[in-house]
Amino acid sequence: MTENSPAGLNVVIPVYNERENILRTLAELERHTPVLTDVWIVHDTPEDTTLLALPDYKGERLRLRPCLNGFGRGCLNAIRYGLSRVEEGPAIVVMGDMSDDLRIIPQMMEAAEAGADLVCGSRYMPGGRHIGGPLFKKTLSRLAGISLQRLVRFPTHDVTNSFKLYSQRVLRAVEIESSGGFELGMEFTVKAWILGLKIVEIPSIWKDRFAGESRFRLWAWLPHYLRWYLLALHHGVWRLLRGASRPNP
Ligand SMILES: Nc1nc2c(ncn2[C@@H]2O[C@H](COP(=O)(O)OP(=O)(O)OP(=O)(O)O)[C@@H](O)[C@H]2O)c(=O)[nH]1
Ligand SMILES: [Mg+2]
Repeated sequence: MTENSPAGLNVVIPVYNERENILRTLAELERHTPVLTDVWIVHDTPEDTTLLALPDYKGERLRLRPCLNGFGRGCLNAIRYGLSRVEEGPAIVVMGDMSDDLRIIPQMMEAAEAGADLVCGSRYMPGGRHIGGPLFKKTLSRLAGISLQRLVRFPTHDVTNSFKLYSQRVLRAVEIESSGGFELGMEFTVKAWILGLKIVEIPSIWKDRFAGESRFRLWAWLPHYLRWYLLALHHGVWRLLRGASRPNP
């Protein structure tokens, strides 16, 4: 592989001092990505401890692309920045804390090859699971996902999960407005649905991190999630009323 040969897949990982987790995350990625993959590891400061672990990565299929967050600090800016670096091929957003179910990456890629524009890792559809983490946060996230799916036939049971694959089509079509925490994945999914893009979901198992600390700020970010929830609800009701609902296969 050369430095510039195109990769078949991109993975964007926002990181904040994930020294204890990143090598395990990369080992899992290496195991489950079937093709050469560019891994955009987006950190906020040059001192981030994650960088200290990267020289110990000895695998071959991942091309590590650590980069300083060029859009300002914070996880949302980090994901946005990582996605902005992706020039071709699909991009999967993965957390650096070993919570996401990387075993489904081949299925996500197959779905994209079969025409899906956005593929959601789904904890709340049959076969998916959400293990650990604060009960209140889990309940809200499950309620949001399942209510949208039931009430307005939203094409995934798990709109709030960040673990998603984005095709170039979605990345180009969606103009990002989010500014809070991790609600970017929700914005992408709601807007892709409104634009009539094809969304599919695959069951996935989320497990709470076992090293390091969560930086999730539920109360501060809740209004940001609510904005996209209400937009989806509003659009969904309008679609149902007009009889124009087209459920995704
Ligand atoms: N660059 C950057 N990455 C961040 C920041 N905050 C969190 N991250 C990374 O984003 C990923 C998820 O962060 P967590 O704090 O575990 O948040 P979460 O997984 O959504 O929430 P939990 O359910 O509480 O685990 C991890 O890889 C973090 O290192 C930040 O301010 N800047
Ligand atoms: Mg986490």
